[in-house]
Amino acid sequence: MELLEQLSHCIEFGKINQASPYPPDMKGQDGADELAKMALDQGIGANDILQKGLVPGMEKVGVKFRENKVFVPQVLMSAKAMNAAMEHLKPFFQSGEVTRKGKFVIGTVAGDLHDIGKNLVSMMIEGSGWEIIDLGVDVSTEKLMETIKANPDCVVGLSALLTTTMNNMADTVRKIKAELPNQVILVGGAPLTDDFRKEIGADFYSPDPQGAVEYLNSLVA
Ligand code: B1M
Repeated sequence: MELLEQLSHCIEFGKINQASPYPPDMKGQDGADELAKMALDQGIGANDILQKGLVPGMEKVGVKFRENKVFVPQVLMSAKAMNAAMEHLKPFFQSGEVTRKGKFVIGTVAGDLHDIGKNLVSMMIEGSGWEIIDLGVDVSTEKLMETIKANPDCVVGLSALLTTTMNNMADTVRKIKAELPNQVILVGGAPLTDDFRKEIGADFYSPDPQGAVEYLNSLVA
């Protein structure tokens, strides 16, 4: 198997490094950590490592997660493998040699402390080549506005898991849109529907991370 294909395979199956016992059928083999370093040592460009190794692997995970063929723990292992490889690419992001598709500002809305789903969405979007600004949980409209103003070309993603905090999401989206009508806002979270998204004036609703990835990528296609 070609090196970048091997790297993609490690991301897809969550093989972090040689020492990692997971997945059992890859025990003792090189993982994303070693392969990313090897690729750089062989002169493969950091951008190619990201676009042809990491991104395709993460995309496969996103599709399998949507189809219920893998579950949260497997996605977390894939994200860990991706992070191990990304460590080697960091200097190239900093130097500007590797460019991202854009900035994605994400947070769970005010009053809401649920972050497992939000983190999965964030990891999948990062894995598809976007820079992430994760504001965490219980994010106020003021904090969001401040971050959007500091990153004017960003796309915003909001998550809500409680029927009560859906009201806060509505409030936040309306306030952002009133001040910045062209700001693109994507929403998600278990109690949401596309009708709710329309009602509050957000641009897109995705029930899962892969839908969010596909929507974001469509914006820069
Ligand atoms: Co809470 N909780 N919880 N909880 N909790 C729910 C959501 C609840 C449905 C449980 C229940 O009663 N059956 C219920 C909400 C009921 C309602 O509002 N209708 C509930 C409640 C009531 C509460 C408290 C009020 C309980 C209390 O204290 N009385 C309290 C509220 C705290 C607060 O937020 N202010 C509370 C607290 C907690 C914990 C802290 C204990 C913990 C959160 C830990 C954490 O997140 N770090 C917790 C948990 C774990 C849950 C359940 C069990 C699991 C949520 C989860 O992580 N799911 C949940 C019940 C359940 O869902 N079975 C429940 C897994 C995750 C991968 O899925 O978050 O849906 P999900 O994310 C998905 C999609 O929704 C989507 O992609 C993700 C991956 O597929 N998605 C997006 C999410 N965000 C997206 C954003 C996008 C796009 C897609 O674009 C931006």
